[in-house]
Amino acid sequence: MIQRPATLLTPSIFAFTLLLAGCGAGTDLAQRPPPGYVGDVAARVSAVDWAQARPVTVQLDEFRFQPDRLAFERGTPYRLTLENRGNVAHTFTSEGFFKAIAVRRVTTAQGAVETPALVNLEIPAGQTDVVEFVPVEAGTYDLACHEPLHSGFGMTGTITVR
Ligand SMILES: [Cu+2]
Repeated sequence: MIQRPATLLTPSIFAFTLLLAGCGAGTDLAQRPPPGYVGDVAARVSAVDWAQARPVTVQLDEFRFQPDRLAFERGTPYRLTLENRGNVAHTFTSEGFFKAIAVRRVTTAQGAVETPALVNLEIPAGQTDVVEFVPVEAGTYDLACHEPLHSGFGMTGTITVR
């Protein structure tokens, strides 16, 4: 066995090793809004004009969201593109924000899923997810990547709904 100085263990190698150990959070889309989520999702989603959806793009890599401060307006349709430009999977996780929005559709590499609610989003390395949603509840919500150690390396952010 070859022993290496600990200083050669960069954060990305360390996290990647943990990821291989099977600690990924995974994408989780709800078939109906769980308790604590906004209701009347179908009505809220059909009440807006999706041709006017505002595009917002967030890039994810090791170990940050760019931008890491997001602001949305209630009642406005958004098309949020999440580009993982890194070499490992990252999650876009914000329980408070997910509870505050009405979701129309999530599109991943596997295709489009009509879903009213997000529980978690994990974007594989090099892939892009698109979330179409309408913000409903105003507030300020914490954003984080839930892959092991990533938030500790600074992969956090803030989402504001006005
Ligand atoms: Cu991450």
